[in-house]
Amino acid sequence: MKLKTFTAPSYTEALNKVKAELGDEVVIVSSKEIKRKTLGSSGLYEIVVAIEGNKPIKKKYEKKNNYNNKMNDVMLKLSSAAKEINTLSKKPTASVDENYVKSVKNNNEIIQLKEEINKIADTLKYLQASVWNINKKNNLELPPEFSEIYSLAKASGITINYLNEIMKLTIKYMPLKMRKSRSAIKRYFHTLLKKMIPIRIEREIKAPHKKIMMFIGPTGVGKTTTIAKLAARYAYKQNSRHKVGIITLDTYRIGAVEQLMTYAKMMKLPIETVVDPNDFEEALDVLRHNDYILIDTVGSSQHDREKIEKLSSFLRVNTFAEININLVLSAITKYEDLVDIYNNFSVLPIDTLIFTKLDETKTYGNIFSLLLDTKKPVSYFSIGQEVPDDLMEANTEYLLKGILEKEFN
Ligand SMILES: Nc1nc2c(ncn2[C@@H]2O[C@H](COP(=O)(O)OP(=O)(O)OP(=O)(O)O)[C@@H](O)[C@H]2O)c(=O)[nH]1
Ligand SMILES: [Mg+2]
Repeated sequence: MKLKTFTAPSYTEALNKVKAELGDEVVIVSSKEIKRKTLGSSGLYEIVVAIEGNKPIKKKYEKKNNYNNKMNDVMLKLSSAAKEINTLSKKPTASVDENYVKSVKNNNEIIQLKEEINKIADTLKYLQASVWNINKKNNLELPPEFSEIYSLAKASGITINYLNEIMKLTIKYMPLKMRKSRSAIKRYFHTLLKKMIPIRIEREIKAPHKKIMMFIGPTGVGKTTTIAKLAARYAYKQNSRHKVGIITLDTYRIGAVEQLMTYAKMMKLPIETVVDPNDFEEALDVLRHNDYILIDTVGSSQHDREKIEKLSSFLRVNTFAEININLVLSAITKYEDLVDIYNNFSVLPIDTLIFTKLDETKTYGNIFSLLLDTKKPVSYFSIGQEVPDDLMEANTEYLLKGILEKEFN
């Protein structure tokens, strides 16, 4: 395929030239005003068409549906424009129109063409996302205007069942008027998801109430780091300063006690080390004057039943307040593993979920799906290694960025 350029003082005249030479059914690759008409001089208009040999490339798929037409036109435009850029960067050949050869040297034209290609590529992306419109397995008819939101949510790792359910709800209840705008669809979907996420709102405790929080979870997810961050938050960063004590049950691992001791020393907070349930009762008693008692546990694989069950023996001791169990999970764990971990740890009475390492991924569909599965509220997000700063109260907006936005940060 080659490109042939026609120029004339106006668009109509240029088009007439094209029609006179090549007939009606040509593919116009681009058309633009090269020189504006002024009082003293006539303008110059350019139309570029695609030809094969000396014949025009005729518009194809005229009788097929409009959508395919549009798609093929865009494809053709894209490849033609790409070829044109290619030509511009090479030496002109004898078959190229003389006027055209002059303009080849013009850098501005290359820039313009690049911009045009970008625009076409954007359109193409949108059209590609619209290719599907029926999800046969679930008998779910998905109108093309939902394609962007569907693709984004799917890429975030939301399980397909939830996604299809949410889509069905959206299609069923969304006012028809709103469907016309992609941003309105996104807003609607955003609001719907927001309503589905259970959040445990942080409430500062007030005397005489006390809170005992135990942190459980797999190895290396960030339990100890999260405890250090929370200890600092409760002791120094809330509206009123609270007395915070720490207990560690993690005496298995070399260095584990030292890790928490170092944080406790820095923050000038009392810490007790516990080996068995009797020590635990004693340690709680020693720290009973504190508003918050944070308990670190040894990390265990979800399949290590023995370690998990050993934790329940600590829960049978007499305490002055209920022990609140926080399951700490990493955002980089895939959904199926999160489910497995949750199921195995749920021999303990899990109260709240905490997610760590949200800074290490940009997709949070796995978190969203687990929250829907378990209906357990999420209380905090850990978003980095810095103690105490990289911790925030869980919030739906933050989570939704990792579901509905292609790129964030
Ligand atoms: N990027 C990132 N790293 C984190 C985050 N939270 C913790 N880490 C890092 O993860 C590693 C493990 O953290 P720990 O707090 O020791 O994890 P743990 O769950 O107590 O580990 P075990 O006690 O061995 O089970 C450390 O290098 C932390 O700095 C987070 O939110 N983001
Ligand atoms: Mg630890």
